[in-house]
Amino acid sequence: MVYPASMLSECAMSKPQAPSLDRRQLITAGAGAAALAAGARAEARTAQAAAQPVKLSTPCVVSTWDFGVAANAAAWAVLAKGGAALDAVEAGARVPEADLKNHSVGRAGYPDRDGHVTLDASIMDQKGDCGAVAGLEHIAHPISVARRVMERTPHVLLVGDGALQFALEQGFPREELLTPESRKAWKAWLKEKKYKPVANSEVRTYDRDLGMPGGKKNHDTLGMLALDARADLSGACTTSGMAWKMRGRVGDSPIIGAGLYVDNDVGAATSTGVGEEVIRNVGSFLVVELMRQGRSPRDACREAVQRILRRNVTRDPDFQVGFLAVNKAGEAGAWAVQKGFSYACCDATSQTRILQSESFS
Ligand code: SD4
Repeated sequence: MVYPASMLSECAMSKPQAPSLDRRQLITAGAGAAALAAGARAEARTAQAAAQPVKLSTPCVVSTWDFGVAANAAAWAVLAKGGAALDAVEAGARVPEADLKNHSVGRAGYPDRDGHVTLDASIMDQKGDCGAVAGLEHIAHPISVARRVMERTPHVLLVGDGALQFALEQGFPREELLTPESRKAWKAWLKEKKYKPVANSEVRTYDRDLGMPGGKKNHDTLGMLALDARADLSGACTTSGMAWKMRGRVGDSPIIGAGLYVDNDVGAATSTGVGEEVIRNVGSFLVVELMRQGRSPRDACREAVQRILRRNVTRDPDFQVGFLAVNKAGEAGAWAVQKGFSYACCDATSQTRILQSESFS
């Protein structure tokens, strides 16, 4: 992946503190014209999108990827009746978890390199309470187990066998999550045993006739953020993680502050893509803190992606990370490392809107 020179120099120049002027402000102020000369094409796209902020009415719900539309529908059924954001995000996250065509969330998720399907999920409410599970096997709905961790234990995160034991004690059914189709894919992978996350690759595993990233059938980790009629925020994140990962590997999705963060005073954020990159930068917490400093959701996501790129400890030069955020006013925004990241928006006006995230390439 080659990033636009303008973006890289901007990364290098960025001040870690202080809400620096963003591109639009620089343009408005008439300053930095020389700096803007390079990479004009990418910036034109940025400016155009920035001129059209995504403003949703309250209540509303947003989700990562096109398949977030189906998840949003379940969340909307809760929100439209005046239900709580927390109930909405749990209901929404359960949709892809149950979808057998979805190989990166819940049941039928692709396994690790040893053939174990291990699920990660987190949930966070308007009080700042949260729960999560990591490396959970044999339970199709990790998001609901995460909620039980939040509500029925003194802990935030349960992992592996302990998480499974807790889930079984709570009455969740034990089942085989590795479907024949996922097993076949794993067996095919074993021939080469090459671990290389490909940007938006999960998109191509959804259905054999699937189409491109951003297309109708694309999907990935589900990150969902809801604002209910009382203006309370909650979020959920659920995934089977990176396909063919090492046994025991945990990504960003169950790590509060990385894959998900909610601050009811400010807003909420979630992420998708290569979790290692997000964890190193505590990405979702960073997005929320940037919104606290006055950034729009879109600009906060953009800065968080820049932060990841600026660190330059990336193991894979062709990785994808996308952030999605919403603030207390119902403004939504996203940014990704590279194109292909979409998100689904739902409010009283439209329940099926899909938007393409801006990106640096
Ligand atoms: C992870 N962020 O486990 C998740 C997986 C994901 O595209 O989003 N894949 O790192």
